[in-house]
Amino acid sequence: MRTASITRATKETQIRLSVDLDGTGKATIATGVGFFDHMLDLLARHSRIDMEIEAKGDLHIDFHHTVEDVGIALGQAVKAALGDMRGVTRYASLHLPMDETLTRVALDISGRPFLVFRTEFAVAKIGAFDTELVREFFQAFAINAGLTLHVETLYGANAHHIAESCFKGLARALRAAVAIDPAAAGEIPSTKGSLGG
Ligand SMILES: [Mn+2]
Repeated sequence: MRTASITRATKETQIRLSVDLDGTGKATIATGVGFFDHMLDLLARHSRIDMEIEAKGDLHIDFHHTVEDVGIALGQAVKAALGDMRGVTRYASLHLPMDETLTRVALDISGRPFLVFRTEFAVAKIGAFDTELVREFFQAFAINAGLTLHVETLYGANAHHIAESCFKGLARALRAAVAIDPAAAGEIPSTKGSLGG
């Protein structure tokens, strides 16, 4: 079973979260941040990774700690669920269009965490949500999941579309990369014999 649960509590946030990599995209998300819930719901739906995420954060300050800490915990859960990564497809990339926006996502489940994030927003906010937190989430998720993750928005205008294209692009790339490759089931896809840096 490729599942994991994470409980994370600090003075800033309390998070309970679980994932099933072989799910259907079922999501129960409650972070207290409406736009972020929308993005996480998309992430679950389009990755087909079942996600239960409950976060209680210090939203009276701002959304930063909650977004970053959910990224950390979700990354840890995905990494734990992957285990020794036996049989995974490992690499995936795609272009994700959303109306006028096009974002390219490439990832390697490498155990060598690295983020390249070339996405810019012309506005500081989407509703109450700071657009700079999109990058914060991707950074926390990539580092803690052990992903080499490249995200680049080639063009786009609407900030909601740009954010959504990043999350959907990550979702579809994850779906392909975590899938078991039937031709290589049981094998660890590395000439080193292990993944993990
Ligand atoms: Mn939307």
